Amino acid sequence: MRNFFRIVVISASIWVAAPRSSGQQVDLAALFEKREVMIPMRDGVKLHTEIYTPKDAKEALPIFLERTPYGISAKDKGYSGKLHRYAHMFADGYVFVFQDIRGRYGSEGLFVMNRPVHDPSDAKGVDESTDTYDTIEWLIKNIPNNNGRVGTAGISYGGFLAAMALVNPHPALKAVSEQACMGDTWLGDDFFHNGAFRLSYGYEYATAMESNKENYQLKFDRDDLYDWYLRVGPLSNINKEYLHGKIPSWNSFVLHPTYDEFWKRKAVASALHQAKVPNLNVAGWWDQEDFYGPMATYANLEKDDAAHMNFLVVGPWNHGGWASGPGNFLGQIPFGSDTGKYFREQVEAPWFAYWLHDKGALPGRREMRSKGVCISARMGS
Ligand code: PG9
Repeated sequence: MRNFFRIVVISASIWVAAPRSSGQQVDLAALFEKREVMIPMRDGVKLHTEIYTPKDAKEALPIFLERTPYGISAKDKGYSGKLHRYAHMFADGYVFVFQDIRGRYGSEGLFVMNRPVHDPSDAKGVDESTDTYDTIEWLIKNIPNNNGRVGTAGISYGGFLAAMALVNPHPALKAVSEQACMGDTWLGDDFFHNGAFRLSYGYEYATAMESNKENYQLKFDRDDLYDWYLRVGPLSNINKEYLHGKIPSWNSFVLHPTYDEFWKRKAVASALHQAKVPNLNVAGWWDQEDFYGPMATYANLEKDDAAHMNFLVVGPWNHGGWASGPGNFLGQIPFGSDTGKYFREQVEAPWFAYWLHDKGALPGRREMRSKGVCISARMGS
């Protein structure tokens, strides 16, 4: 039986192993060919997608997909800055694909916050799972010389989208990393924490996301937002004075203050019951936004994981603290080791290379210990 990690708790006492990449800004145009397409979904809506193919590809390569509501295109319409998130994986060889989700930025259709899984009896139903499925179907058929395997990852809302890919996975989907995923936005992620409404997240994020197709910064008439909220008075004034019923998610906060079907249907963590695709849940012990999601998603999938496909990494990070920079501090607290860089180069990159390239081995206890990594983990049974 394969011996490998399924839970890795990365503590702060990590001595950094040899780097896989310098992490310096690279000349993306020298490395990749860029292609921009509109991919049709099953209901005809087209999603804006940028495809980056390595110029030096010497073999059929896997596709690495990231979908997001936050915009993929560079301001100068050049190469997407989202590529830098994966610089540590360039050497392994991937066709990187980034996509604006339905209703956001360059994509057509209507944006629905944490769009719930569609009713299975509705043959024409769409959701983020069907959009991912249709996207993968198109990519596999239209990207020359790919190896037929697709990986996807995302953080936060992007983690929700990656987790949604697991709901009805495309057969070519071979590895998913849902990181800080918005697993249940009433029980523990973002908008409510066990029902306690998080006013600034709720008002500011919903308004920013649902006022137009692109991110935009709310304007306040003062710097002291605590004072601003105090002066709002009863929250019924938010619609009366500011939103006038135009922001769907704010109306949902008002209409659904309890854990009802509305929130349960949006909770991707509880839509997942069996690990059908290798998936790497990533959480930060001090994630102020989405700690509940990755832990609940892992726990739910663990209930039926006979094929040992369900993985969890938890590290000393705030929201997304593992994704860029060294990860050697939390605020003023020094860790004395680059936990974020270590995760990217010694866990995330080899994990994807194992499933998408058949390269190397899964990061396991022996390898981690040899790097002086202090971890605790439950070996794969
Ligand atoms: N999960 C993060 C978030 C969602 C809602 C409100 C505020 C933050 C995120 O997607 O960044």
